[in-house]
Amino acid sequence: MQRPAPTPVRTLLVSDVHLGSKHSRAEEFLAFLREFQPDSLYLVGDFIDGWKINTGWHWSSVCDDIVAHLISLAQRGTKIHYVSGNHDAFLRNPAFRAGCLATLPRFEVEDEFVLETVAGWKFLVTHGDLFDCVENNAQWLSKGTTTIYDACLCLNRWYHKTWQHRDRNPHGVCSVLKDRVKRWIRFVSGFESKILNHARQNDCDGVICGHIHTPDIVKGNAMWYCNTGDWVENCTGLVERHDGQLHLVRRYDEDLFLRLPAQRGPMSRTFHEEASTDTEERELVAAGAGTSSSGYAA
Ligand SMILES: [Mn+2]
Repeated sequence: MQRPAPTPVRTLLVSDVHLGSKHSRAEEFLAFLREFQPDSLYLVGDFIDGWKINTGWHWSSVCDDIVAHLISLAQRGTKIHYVSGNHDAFLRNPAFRAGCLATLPRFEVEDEFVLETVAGWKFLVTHGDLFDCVENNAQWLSKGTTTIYDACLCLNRWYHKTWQHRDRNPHGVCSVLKDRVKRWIRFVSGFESKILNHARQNDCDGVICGHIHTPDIVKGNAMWYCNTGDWVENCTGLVERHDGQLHLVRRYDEDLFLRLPAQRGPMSRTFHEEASTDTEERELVAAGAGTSSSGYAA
């Protein structure tokens, strides 16, 4: 059967695909990638799960197809930005990075990028682990929660196979335990407020990140917070359309949209100065927590 023509979009952003982990939803991710023809593609960290190389590496032919598709996109003109995450932190090694880039000339690898939308709004794009104090100060704890999380995913998978229909999200069950762990990690790390402060210091109007496996778009008075989600649980990606609208595509939930003002005007400059109080930021983060289904740091 012939596939429908891919939709041309300005930017496509995805994170936490965790290729190499048995929980990665590689087939669904490849189908999603094939739906779009982006001018720019951002892999917002944890695209490859390096933590699994020594403890259960699952690299299927679909993973090869994904890499081949990315190279083919690059050859047809898509600029590919690879943001390093904690599971693919090997990319933060300059020697490794230089070796990779020699064979992939249209791939650029950095810890963060600034994405400028068609109307000139600026978003800091980063994975997020560098703003997660649990990840940075107690990696043993981060690895411990990853083990619990993986066990939940295994239980979900078994339950789904046994009891659920194929079109339901296999990770929809067992969510209470996962949510508790995720909320606790977010509370302890103050993740969103730190990352938004960093974006503000870089003269950005918002942030686009991943890491906590919680797709979201939160519009506050001061800044925009977008999380691209993941391809382990939620199967989500963020799209910037040519008309400037941001669209969070969610496989198992209703999509979310953010229509940015048509021009980045002087308003944005003043709200940067006026809105940098802690109180407003907490409100923005609280709004984010209220609309999220989960929030695991992985
Ligand atoms: Mn991560």
